[in-house]
This record gives sequence, structure tokens and C-alpha cells, in this order.
Amino acid sequence: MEEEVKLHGFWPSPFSHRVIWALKLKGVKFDYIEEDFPNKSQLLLQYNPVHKKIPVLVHRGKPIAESLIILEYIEETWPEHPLLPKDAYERALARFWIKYGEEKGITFYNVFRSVGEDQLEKAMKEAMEVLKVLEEKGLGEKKFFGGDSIGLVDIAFGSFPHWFEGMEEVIGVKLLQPSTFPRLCAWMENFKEVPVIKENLPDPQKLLAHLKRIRESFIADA
Ligand SMILES: N[C@@H](CCC(=O)N[C@@H](CS)C(=O)NCC(=O)O)C(=O)O
Repeated sequence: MEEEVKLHGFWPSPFSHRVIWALKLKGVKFDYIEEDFPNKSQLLLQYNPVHKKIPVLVHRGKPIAESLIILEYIEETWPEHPLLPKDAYERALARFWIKYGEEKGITFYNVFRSVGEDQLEKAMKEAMEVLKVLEEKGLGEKKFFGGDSIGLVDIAFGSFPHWFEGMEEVIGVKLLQPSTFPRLCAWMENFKEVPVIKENLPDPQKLLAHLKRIRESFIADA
């Protein structure tokens, strides 16, 4: 049966990339529709009238919003190449870390948003605490959060390599250092080496220019 899978996204968005990676890891064919921000398409507003945000996955004409909900939908709809463990307890653990990452994601954005030394120092301290938890309790000795191969937790944390590294470069600080977080840094390298990830990342220079523009707007508003 014709699958009719469409994804509305925006090229620098780590949230749309989560969905692109999951679909590609499962070998699901889809049409990608690039949204032009701030001129959102009528279709996007119709598909996600609550948040009016990308990504939106449209499967056989039915829209699904929120990247983590979309990831779960993808996993349930195309069970081949599973991205969550089979065991119910292991699945619960994976969901725990996805939720933790979603709740703490703002901590890293706060570092990027900080203007002034005191604000930056406070934000960095909070981010380091979260990184420590991820390093010691989340990842531990594993290659990927999911074990030996990439899974939904890795995809959910996929904005660390590339996006957070780009933010670090823009503000001139380095939190994710091999000397402090050897496991997370090794994980980032392993993650970036997965062909589907490597082949589906925004252009680094273009992303950096985009992040610089966002950072300048934070400074101008401060
Ligand atoms: N929680 C949402 C976040 C999505 C999100 O923030 N999308 C941004 C682009 S990165 C967006 O569409 N922004 C448009 C707006 O805020 O008007 C998800 O996980 O899908």
C-alpha cells in the first residue's frame, strides 16, 4: 500500500533532524517539505494549529506533531530496524532518559542565551551538572545510549553533536571536553559516524552562521 509519508521541517532544526534520522534508519521513504520561517505555510498552520511548529509528519493524510511523539509513532508504525528495546523494562528506561533530556534541554539553550559573565557562569554550572548525570548514569560504559547500536535515546540527544558544539563555538566556551566528559565525547564521535547521521546533518558553516544570527539577537535584546 502507498505509504504517503511527508515531513514538514526547517533545515537548521534539530527537531526535524530527529524525524529525518528515524525515518532513514528504518528505510521509510518520504517527501520533505521545507518551511519558510517566519512565513509558515497554510498547511503547517492547519496540521499543527496548537503549536504552529515543525516538525509535522503527515502519514496517509494524517498529521502528527511534536518530534518525540513522531519518533514513537514511527517506531510503532514501522517496527523494522527497532529503535527501542524489546524488553518492557529496557523500554521504560529508554523513555526515562528521553524525558530527562527533554526536560533538561533548556539548560543547554540557557548557556547559549546567556549574556554577561554571571549569567553565563550560572548557566554553565547547571549544564555541567546535567552533562555529569548523562555521562555517569545515562550513558555509562555503553557505546550508544541504547547499547551497541543507535536508538531513540541517541536520536533524542542528537542535538549535542553539531548544534550544541556550534553554540559552544559561537559563544566561545567548551563544556563538552574529552578530559571532563570522555564518554559523552566518545558517544558524539560514534553518533556522527553512523552513516544515516553523517549524511543527514545541516551544512556546518551554514548552521554556524544561523546560530551566530540567533546569538546576535540575544545580545541585542539583553
Ligand atoms: N517540542 C517541539 C519543538 C519544535 C520546535 O521548537 N520547532 C521550531 C523550529 S526548531 C519551530 O517550529 N518554531 C516556529 C515558531 O516557534 O514559531 C518538538 O519537539 O517538535
